Amino acid sequence: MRYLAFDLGAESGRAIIGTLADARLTLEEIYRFPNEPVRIPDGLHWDVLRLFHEMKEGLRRAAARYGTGLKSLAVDTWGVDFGLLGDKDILLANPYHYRDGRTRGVMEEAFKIVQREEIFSQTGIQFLPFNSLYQLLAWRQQHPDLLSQAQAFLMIPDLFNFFFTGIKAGEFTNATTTQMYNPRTGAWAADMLAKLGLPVNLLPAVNPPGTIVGQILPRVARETGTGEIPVIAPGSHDTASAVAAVPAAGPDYMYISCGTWSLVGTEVREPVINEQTLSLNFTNEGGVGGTFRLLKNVTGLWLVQECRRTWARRGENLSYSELTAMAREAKPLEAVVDPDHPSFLNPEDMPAAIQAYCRETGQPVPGTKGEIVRCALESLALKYRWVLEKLEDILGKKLPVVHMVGGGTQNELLCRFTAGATGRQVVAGPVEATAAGNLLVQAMAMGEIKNLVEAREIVRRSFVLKTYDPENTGAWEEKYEVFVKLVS
Ligand code: ADP
Ligand code: LRH
Repeated sequence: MRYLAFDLGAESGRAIIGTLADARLTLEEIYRFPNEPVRIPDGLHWDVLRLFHEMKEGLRRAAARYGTGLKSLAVDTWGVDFGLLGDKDILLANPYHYRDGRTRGVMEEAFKIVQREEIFSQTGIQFLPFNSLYQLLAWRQQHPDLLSQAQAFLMIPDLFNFFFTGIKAGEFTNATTTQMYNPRTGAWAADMLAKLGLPVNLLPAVNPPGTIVGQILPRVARETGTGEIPVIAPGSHDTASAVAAVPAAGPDYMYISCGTWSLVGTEVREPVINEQTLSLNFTNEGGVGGTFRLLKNVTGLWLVQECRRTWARRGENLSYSELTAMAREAKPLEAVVDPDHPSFLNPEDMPAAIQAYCRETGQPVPGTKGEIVRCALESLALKYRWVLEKLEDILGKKLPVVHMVGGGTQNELLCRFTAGATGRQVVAGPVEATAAGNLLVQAMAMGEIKNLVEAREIVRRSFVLKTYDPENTGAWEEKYEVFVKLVS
């Protein structure tokens, strides 16, 4: 059968058709459109109306090509961002983008009312300043009148599902990323939210991934030339979809979902909420098929994306392949940074931020583009090693294989570095893991496949995976000693 996935990433949105035949999945990108946040005086926003327009264009193209052969569609994007609807479902503002600065200091304010330990024990979610919890608190502090008019809170994929179907519903994997949902009770953390003075009545009922939300509205069907077609909630958190498509055969592996962020972790059956995960700031996000994603956010290829953007602004347009080639030529393991240092969250000038970090920590300062990108890639690999060690400690077992999925696996240097730094074999691919996971959950919802095990067998059969064996482990070990001091 044929399904349509919309995957909205930080650099672009994609409409991808997946065809499942003979237990193999083939992907066809039918439309790609920009997904750039828009800065206006009050802050950085999603352009949701434009994006919905683009998704309808994607649907139109898919329908023109396959007509009624299309069985369903589903939307995923990054976690934590949401929209608010008011009276008669009016969109109250353009949703904010999580990299907007308005949540600065809000998390610390929240801890004065509900302690950090309590928030973690209720939600199991890592502390990131832009979690929906702190975004909603920022709404309360900065726009209390508008918030008091809100009648529904919808995560971004749920908002698009509402635009498509007119039905308002939440979805589990993304609900957990808010830090407002209690995975142990399987409900919104109502008491905690009430203590923080946040309205609980806005929050939607939460469906498991693989739920049919509803049929597209007749008007959307007319506009796009589509017949009746159901909208499905996949793992609507992009990372949940990516993890669903990790081609692992057994349980003992670490994955790295490698794109703008690197989401580094493993799959567990129950959330691991204890002092250790709290102090290491690990998270337990909801997964597909009754699983949880025990992981840590590592600032990922954002470092390279932002370098590229800074250089482009100065008139030097370089592709990722060109930048990687320059990095390959640079001297290995000179200076390293902690990718998660706050100065890298949203700097004006990423190369300057990397240089400043190296200067301030008494290391050689990378000067050329190749040196800067190499420093970023080696630092990422070392941070993956750091997470691997902590994860093995938490679980009390060894994770002998590292699976890397997502757009970042096209960066072979990063895959090689990861094998070297972790001392593990790296299995890289698929590149479009998020879309594949989205499509396979649709296939589950439509009854074409049974479960996650079958989905992963299909992924293994359908995509060419590349393996990297560890090299230069001695040099990596030495640099890791230096790196660990920067992190702790
Ligand atoms: P997102 O998390 O935004 O959805 P993707 O999974 O699409 O991100 O990955 C995008 C990243 O993949 C880019 O920022 C870039 O660093 C990397 N990338 C894409 N193509 C290449 C390439 N040809 N060579 C090296 N890196 C690449
Ligand atoms: C990755 C991701 C990640 C979230 C971040 C905001 O795209 O969804 O899992 O923490 O974006």
